[in-house]
Amino acid sequence: MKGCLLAGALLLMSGAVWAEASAVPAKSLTSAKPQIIARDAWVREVPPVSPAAALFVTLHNAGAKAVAITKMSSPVAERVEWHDMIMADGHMRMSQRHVIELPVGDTALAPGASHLMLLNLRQPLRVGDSVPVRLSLANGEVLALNATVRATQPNKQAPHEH
Ligand SMILES: [Cu+2]
Repeated sequence: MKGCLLAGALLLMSGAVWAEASAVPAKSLTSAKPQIIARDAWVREVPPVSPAAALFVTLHNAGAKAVAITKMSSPVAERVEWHDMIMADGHMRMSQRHVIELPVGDTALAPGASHLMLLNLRQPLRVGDSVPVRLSLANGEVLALNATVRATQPNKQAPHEH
């Protein structure tokens, strides 16, 4: 019974959103543009035995306000987490972010900074492979992106370990 009430409330909510969208001048409705666009998605190559891999991408919010990511998944991994790099005791550590808001404009996930962590990989990832990831957004959009596995270049950054 509670489930029915909840579903009803959700229907009412989506109805309200639709009414708001309908008030937008017709011109901007000609193409339903997604609010979030992914650019340059790639996964850093890891050894075949590695249980995890990092994914980098630029997420562009073309909307007027921030939108939250509510769920992340990939068929190649048991789970997907958002990790930030933080300095602790003189070392860079990864810290999982639980509330993920994408502000208007670009959010760049790049080596040495934030990344999406693909955890408990179900299969080895090879250079050139395309890794599908789905991001569910609070506005109802589902962003499906494909990240290409790229070879790792030696660099001075701290190794990424779990
Ligand atoms: Cu990580």
